Amino acid sequence: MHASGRPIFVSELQKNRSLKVWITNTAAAILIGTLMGIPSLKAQQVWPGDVNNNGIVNNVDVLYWAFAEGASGPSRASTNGDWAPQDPPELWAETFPDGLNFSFADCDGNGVINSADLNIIKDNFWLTQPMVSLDEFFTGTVGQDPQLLLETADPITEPGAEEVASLSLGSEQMQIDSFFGIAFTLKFDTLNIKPTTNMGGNAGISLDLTNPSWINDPMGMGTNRSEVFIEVLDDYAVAQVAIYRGPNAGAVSGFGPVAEFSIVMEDIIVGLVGLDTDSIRLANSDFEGLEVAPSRLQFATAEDSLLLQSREPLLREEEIKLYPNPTNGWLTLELTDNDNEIQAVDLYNAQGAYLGRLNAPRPATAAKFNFGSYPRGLYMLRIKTKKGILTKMAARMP
Ligand SMILES: [Ca+2]
Ligand SMILES: [Ca+2]
Repeated sequence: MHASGRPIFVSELQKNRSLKVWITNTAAAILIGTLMGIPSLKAQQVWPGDVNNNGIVNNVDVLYWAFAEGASGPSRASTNGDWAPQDPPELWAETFPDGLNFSFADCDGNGVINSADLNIIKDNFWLTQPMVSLDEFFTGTVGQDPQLLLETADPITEPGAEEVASLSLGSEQMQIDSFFGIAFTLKFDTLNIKPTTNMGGNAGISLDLTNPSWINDPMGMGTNRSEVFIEVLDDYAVAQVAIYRGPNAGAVSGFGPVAEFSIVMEDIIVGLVGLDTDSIRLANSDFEGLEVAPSRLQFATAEDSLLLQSREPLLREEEIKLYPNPTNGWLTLELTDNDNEIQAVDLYNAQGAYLGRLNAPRPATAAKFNFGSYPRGLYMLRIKTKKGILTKMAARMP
């Protein structure tokens, strides 16, 4: 689908790694769509907002839209942004390097690619076509590739505090050549960070460009300009971000801070507050993907600050036991580390839809849940403990 002419070779191993990250987070639905088959070969219709036509509207589409912004071509018969298949217009002269026609970026179909089309991406964000294929990410390795780094001057926080996490890209040793834009997912901790999308004044997560920076002149004046897009999906505990060059700004090379997240803590903080950059796609001025390493940042209250000293994964897969699995009724969750504790257990179905929070005693290292009233099938349990979060699958049998 996105193969020919790409200079960066992505091994199966790397693909599988990013696939796994994606599944364990949220979107089993995407995987299921992928398993059901490859995209159909019939005349490609335009789903407004799904600019790269992979079946889901997300931040990668923002990156594609930004690359095509300013282009014009034939308009569609249907000039609207409704989430339904629209007959494509005559082919436009320009295509993306992967061969996709620029007409897919004209979300409203009026023949011009501009900010109105970005608004349709926002309107249709996270919606899916009946068939979805995974977006392509280029996950790098710390020490070998430039890093998308989350940092803070002070990782000690307190309930209700507003914290800043700065985001930088590349380093003096690993500079970014011909930066066009970057799309990535910020995974965060919904238990400890205030909600954003149902905000009542103090929003959980927001993002601003660092100004000035190597991608932005002071106050956005001059020719070195970039823009930022963020969509926070509290239910999925992710924010979808895109940072890209402004229209006619051209490419820029360099390294260092690019943006700052502002994060508002909940009034009660339990354990560590984790933030991760994930599912990263960096594009250069030829729209080629370059490998970038992810990063993790953790805040803690003063009393939990000792937990910050370990940079190793705090919670390992084998530290959470679920049995019997499959179950026809009761399911026991047990932590093997007696110093850890269960804080919250959120239940999702195999399609990734949130079903609710399971009642777990707190603090405790074990809990029993009755699955007797749930239909048979696969479920995902997102288990938050003092040491971190893990998602586990459980099966309910008849
Ligand atoms: Ca898409
Ligand atoms: Ca348009």
